[in-house]
Amino acid sequence: MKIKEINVYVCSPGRNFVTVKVITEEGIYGLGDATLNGREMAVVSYLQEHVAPCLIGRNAHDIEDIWQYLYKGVYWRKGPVNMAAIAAIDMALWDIKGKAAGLPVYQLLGGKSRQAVTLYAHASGENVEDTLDKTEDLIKQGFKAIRLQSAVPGLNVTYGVLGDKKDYYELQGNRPLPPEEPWSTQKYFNMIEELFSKARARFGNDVHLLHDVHSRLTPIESAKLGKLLEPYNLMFLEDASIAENQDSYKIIRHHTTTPLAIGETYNTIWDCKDLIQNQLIDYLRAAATHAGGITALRRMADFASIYNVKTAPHGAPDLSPICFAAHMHLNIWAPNFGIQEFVGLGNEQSKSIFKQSIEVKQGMAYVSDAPGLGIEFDEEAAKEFPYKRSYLPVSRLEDGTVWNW
Ligand code: EZ4
Ligand code: CO
Repeated sequence: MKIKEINVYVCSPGRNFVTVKVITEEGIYGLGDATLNGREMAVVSYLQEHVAPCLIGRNAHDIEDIWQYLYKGVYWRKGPVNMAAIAAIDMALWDIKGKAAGLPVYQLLGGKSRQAVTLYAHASGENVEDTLDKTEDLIKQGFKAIRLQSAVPGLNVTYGVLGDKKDYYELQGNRPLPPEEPWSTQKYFNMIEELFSKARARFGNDVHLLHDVHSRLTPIESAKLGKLLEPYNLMFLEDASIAENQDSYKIIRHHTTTPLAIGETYNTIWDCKDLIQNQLIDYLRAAATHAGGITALRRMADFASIYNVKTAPHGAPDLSPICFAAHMHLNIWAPNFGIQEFVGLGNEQSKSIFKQSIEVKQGMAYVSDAPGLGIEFDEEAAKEFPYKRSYLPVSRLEDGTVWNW
């Protein structure tokens, strides 16, 4: 089944999405997500100029060989641009293989390990009470796990909380440049315990609570936070600190039993091999789009499983519905699946482009038996929402020092 054509599309139904379509001579095609938030066009160019020409005429069934060819064969291993491009091609090839076999991708991975996928939703509020009210709404909708974030009093904006702006585009205005946001660890610590103590008092102990620190703390500060939050029994604390130096997580781990999650920016197993092998984390948040696709995530899940590390794929709005579909097939299969981050199935614009076959009921997601990834992409609808430059905010300490996002 020879690859005849590879097309790359960029659309912006609220967020920029880079979509890859691999078409075979038989007419079977596959879809993949190559969205690298804030650096989208680098991947588009890499795919069009450097990847697509090498794949025309190759057998679309050779998923593993093509993965290795694009990873080992380029000399420049790893890296977000390279791995997002590999990921999109890889997803598209799994989609093709599934369609050719008449089977959903999860069947090719080994079948279902569970009937449905547990989701965690976001409650992000302007203050503690607002976050708690949003949490209550989500509990009423049936969500069993909720990530709590609140704006920090004394800081005019806080990550994850957009205020009266409906999205990052509105936040950036008509000439998008990176917005800048202040950070104060001291002010954050004044708020955080109140948030979780009030949440447990109001919602009891059955609902799973989570929190994302967005790497704003040093390891010893993260250790302190983990200890502080132990009474509130978090499912996990995400991105407590940057782990470019993977050993630094020993400091956090040695001080707290709050479970730790990391990995949404990771590109390969090498970014987290030591974290996993030394049992310094509990959940791996790597995303199919940023860590080399289904082939790579399957391997990472298997490696993680022997160290009791569960998977919890990134599910932010800047990953396209194609990535979400890929995650769902991995999640329903992976014996060591933990939980899936969930921010909805997309706005109306996005739904007009991406036809998803996943169903969400009572905080659980169900995969359909459609062959392949079970998602369609409407090229004509995509043209109505062209690419628009966009950046994530940059974080600075109150004295102006650039800080971690
Ligand atoms: O900041 O996706 O867990 N989710 C997150 C996201 C990320 C954005 C950055 O691309 O941390 O909100
Ligand atoms: Co995160």
